[in-house]
Formats: sequence, C-alpha cells, structure tokens
Amino acid sequence: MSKNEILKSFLVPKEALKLYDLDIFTLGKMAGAIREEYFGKKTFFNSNRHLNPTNECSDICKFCAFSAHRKNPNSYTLSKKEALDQVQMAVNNGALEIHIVGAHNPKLDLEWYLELFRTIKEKYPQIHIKALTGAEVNFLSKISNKSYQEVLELMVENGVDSMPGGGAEIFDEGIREKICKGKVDSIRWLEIHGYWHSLGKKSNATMLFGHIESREHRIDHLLRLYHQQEKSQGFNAFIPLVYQKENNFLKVKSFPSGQEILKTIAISRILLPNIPHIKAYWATLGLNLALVAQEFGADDIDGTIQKEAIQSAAGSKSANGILRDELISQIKDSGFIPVERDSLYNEIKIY
Ligand code: V47
Repeated sequence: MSKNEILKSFLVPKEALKLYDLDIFTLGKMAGAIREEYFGKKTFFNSNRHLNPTNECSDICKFCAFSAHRKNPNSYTLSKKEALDQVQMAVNNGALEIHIVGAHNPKLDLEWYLELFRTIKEKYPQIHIKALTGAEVNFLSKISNKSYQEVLELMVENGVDSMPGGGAEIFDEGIREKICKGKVDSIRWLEIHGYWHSLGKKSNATMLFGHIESREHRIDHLLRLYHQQEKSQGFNAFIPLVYQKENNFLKVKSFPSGQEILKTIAISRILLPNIPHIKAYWATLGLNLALVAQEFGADDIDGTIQKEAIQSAAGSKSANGILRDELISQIKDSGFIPVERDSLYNEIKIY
C-alpha cells in the first residue's frame, strides 16, 4: 500500500484510533519511515528567544501556570523599553527569531503590540518575528473592535513574519469548555490560521495533551488539522505539547507514560503527512525524550529558547533555555544530523 492509501484509511477517526493499538515499535517504524523519506537523519533546531510581554490575563485556563493567579501571584507587564531591551539581549546572544506570546491583558492593546513589532523590525530587520497565538489574535480583535482578518493584516503590515502554534489546546468543544472556557473556540482558531495562510504567511499548530483528554480527542484534533492544512497549506510544523502539571488548577488523575507520548508523536507524523515538520519540543518533553522522539517521527526539537516562562512556570526545566553547542552535541550523540534552520526551515548550517 502506498503512503497515500495508508493515510486515506486513517482519515476515518475510528480507524485512526486503532493506531494506538499497534505496538510502539511498529508505530515507530511507520512514522520513522515517513520522517526518513522527508528529512533523512536531519534534526532541525534554531536560535531563538521567547519574549512574554505580560502575564496578566483576563482568561482563566486551568492548565496555565504562567498567568498571574492565586498560585502565581507575581504579575508583570513589561514596558516597551523593557521588551526592547530583551530583544537587544536576544540579538546579542545570536537569536535569529523572537517568539512573542503573552497573556490576554486589556492594558496592552493592539496598537501596543503593533508598535512593538514595528520597532523591532526597524531596529533589527534580520530578526524573524513569530508572534501572537490564534487566541491572542482573537482577544485583540475583540478589544479593538476589529475583525480578526484586520488584526492579521495589520500584523503583516507591522512586521510579523509568522505565527506560533499556541492556543489550539484540544479542539474538542467539551474538553475546551472544561480546561479553557471562554478562550478562542476551535473553529475560530482554525479560521484565523487559515486566513493567515491566505495572506501568504506560515504558522505552526500545537496540541496540549496528557491532561483530561482521551485518545479520541487527540485523534479528532489531528484530523481537524489535517483537513485545515488540505485547505490552506500554511502550517510548517505540528507541536504536540505534553502537559506540565505544577502550579495550576487542572485536576488530572493520571499522566501519560513515555510510551503513550511517543505513540502520540508517531501517530501525529502518520496522520499529518501534509504538515512538513513534527516538532518534539524539548521544553515539555525534556531533552532526552525529545531526542528519542526523533526515532518516532519527529524531525525538529525547537531551539535555544534563551528564556522560557510558560512551560517552566508549570514545572519544566526550560527557564533558561539551552546552549547551542549542547543542543548540537546531544543531537549528534543520539545519531542524528543537527541542522540549524531559520524560522521557515531554510537550512543555515549542517553540523
Ligand atoms: O497554547 C500552557 C501551552 C502554549 C501549559 O509555534 C502548556 O513554534 C504544557 O504554543 N503544560 C504556548 N503546556 C506555547 C506554544 C509554543 C511553544 C513552543 C513552540 C511553539 C511554536 C509554540 O503552551 C499554550 C498552551 O497550550 N501550555 N500551559 C502547561 N501547564
């Protein structure tokens, strides 16, 4: 059976779900074959820095430890100068991408963000600005009384190059209601990315898993992304984010095993052949599992990050990023070829 024939049989959710019944080695082989066909032994990474301008949020997502709340009383909102100082620091440290996401803070309006993007682009035209999740775009559209289409067009005009994949969480409406009631709904999240793609721009897509969702919900999420990508073609990477459990309000009874995580990554590779890259984000997996995931369909590991506030607030060990040389040597030691890429996956250097 060709890859396309195999995939077609899995587009029916009931059939796709059966992938979880396969043993991990069979899944690894299937996903590994696709990864190998696309990228051989290459593992992509980039030099990036996260910038989180505020953690004051008017939404309450139960899984979130980053936003200021009872369990995280340290609220902050950066001034424009503080934000720009962080960008300067990032540039000094070799970052080629600034990944800007924050919280839904009514004190920072659309113009605040647009001016920040403009200033960064004017000062550092070489820097790729990856900014605002679909959830933030939806929030800014509401508080500025502009359509999401207008917000996205203004982002392009003011220097945003691509959009990150956050805010997707789990598309199933029932689970969304329980974990992030009131946040952008799934249909709108997909519409926002679809419109962004129609402007000729790229974005990523995430899935937050390992909390109260079931395997069925993950399959549903992946298939909705598959169909969106068939329509708009602009997703560069899919990022399965493993739920981190500290300092938040979500009551989770059991956590996924390493095997369940690897199976989910492999199934993502199999069900999303139309999204080029599967990113094993080391900040939620830990570096070791992110490297093992390269054998199960992933081909990217994210980057140096420099500063990370969202996952580290919830328990991951990513607060201060990782050194480039460390990343390179760990990828090599695990039998893969480290490839430094830019934000659009153009290769910069093969090690
Ligand atoms: O949407 C929040 C997630 C996301 C927790 O596009 C949590 O390249 C785990 O989207 N445990 C934001 N995850 C981060 C994000 C991202 C990260 C890296 C690369 C890219 C990319 C995008 O973080 C949120 C949410 O799903 N998140 N809390 C938590 N407790």
